[in-house]
Amino acid sequence: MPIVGAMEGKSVQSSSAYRHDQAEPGTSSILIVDDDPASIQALGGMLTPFGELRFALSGEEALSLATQAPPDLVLLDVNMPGMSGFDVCRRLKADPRLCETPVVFVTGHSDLASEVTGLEAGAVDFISKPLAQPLVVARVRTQLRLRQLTEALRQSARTDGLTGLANRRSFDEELQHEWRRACRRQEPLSLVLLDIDHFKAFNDHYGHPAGDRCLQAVARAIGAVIRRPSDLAARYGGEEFAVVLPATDAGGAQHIAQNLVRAVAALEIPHAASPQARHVTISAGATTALRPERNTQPAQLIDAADAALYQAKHLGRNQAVFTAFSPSGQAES
Ligand code: GH3
Ligand code: MG
Ligand code: MG
Repeated sequence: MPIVGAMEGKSVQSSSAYRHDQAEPGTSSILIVDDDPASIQALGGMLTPFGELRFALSGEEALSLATQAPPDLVLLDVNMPGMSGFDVCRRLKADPRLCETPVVFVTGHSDLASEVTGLEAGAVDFISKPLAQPLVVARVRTQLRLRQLTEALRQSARTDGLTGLANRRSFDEELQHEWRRACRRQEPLSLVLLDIDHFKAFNDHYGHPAGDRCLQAVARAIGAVIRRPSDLAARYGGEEFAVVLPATDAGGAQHIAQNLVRAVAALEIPHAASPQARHVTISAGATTALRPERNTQPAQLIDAADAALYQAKHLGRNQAVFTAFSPSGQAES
C-alpha cells in the first residue's frame, strides 16, 4: 500500500496552475478520511488544486489531525473499521473548535436511512462512490465557498465597521471568555478604557466626516500599541475604546495605558476647539484583576476601569489613571 506510507498525515500543497474561480484556489485545507487507500488516492488526485490536503485512514486519526489544525472541509467515509464515519462526525460536531467545519460523507451505498443518519449527525452533503470527478469538484467547491461566506459573515458580525477593531459584542464575548480563562489559570486580567477628549467639540468644529476619520486614526494608533496576539482592542461605543490585556499585571496595564495616551497625542491631529490641547488627546482608565474569581463578574472590572477613566478626565484629561481591583470586586483607589 504505497499510498499509506506516502500520504498518511502528510500535507500536499497544490499546484497553482489550476483555476477554480469560485472557491479561492490553493488556499483551503481539506481532511480526507477513508480506510481504503485507493479512495484516498482518487479523492486526493481530484482535490489537489483546492489547497492543503491531509489524509487519515481511521476515525481516530481523523479526530487527531482535525484537532491539531481545524480543516475547512472534511470528506468522510461512512464505513470504517473501529469508529464509523457517523461517530467521527458526531464527535467533530460536539467539539466547539471543530463544530463549524463542514463534513461531507463519501459513501458506497447511499440509501435513505444512512443519508438521514449522516445529516442528523451534522453532515452538509453526500457524495456517492464510484466517484465522478466533476461532481466531487463541484460539491467540494460549493462547500468551500459557503464556508468562506460564513467565515466572512462571522468576521463582519464581530468587527466595528468604521474602525475595523472588534465591536462591542465581540468585546463582551471576549472579556467573558478571558475572565473565565484567567479564573481557571489563576492569571491576572487587565482592562483599559479609553475616551477621546472633547470629541463633541471636535465634531462641531471639523464636521462629522472628519470626526469619523479621527476615530479611524485613533483606532490605528491603539492597534499599533498592543502587540500580543492575545490582546484585544475594541470600539466600546461612540468615541470610547477598550483594550483587554490577558495575563497582564498592574505594571503592564499602567505601561500600556500610558503608551496609548502618548500614541494618540503623537498623532498630532489638530483640535482647534479643544480647551486643553492643540491636538486630539485621549484619557485612559486602567485596572487589573490580579486573581479573578468566579464569584466576581467582568462587569465589575469594567466599572473599576470606568471609575479610573472618570478620574483621568477629572484630573485634566490626556492622561492615564490606574485603579486597583480588589478580589471582593470593589474598586480601590
Ligand atoms: P470628554 O472629554 O468629557 O470625553 O468630552 P466629549 O465631548 O468627548 O464627550 P461627549 O460624550 O460629550 O461627546 C462624545 C461625542 O462623540 C459626541 C458624538 O458626536 C461623538 N461621536 C460618537 N460616535 C461618533 C461617530 O461614530 N462618529 C463621529 N464623528 N462622532 C461620534
Ligand atoms: Mg464618551
Ligand atoms: Mg470623550
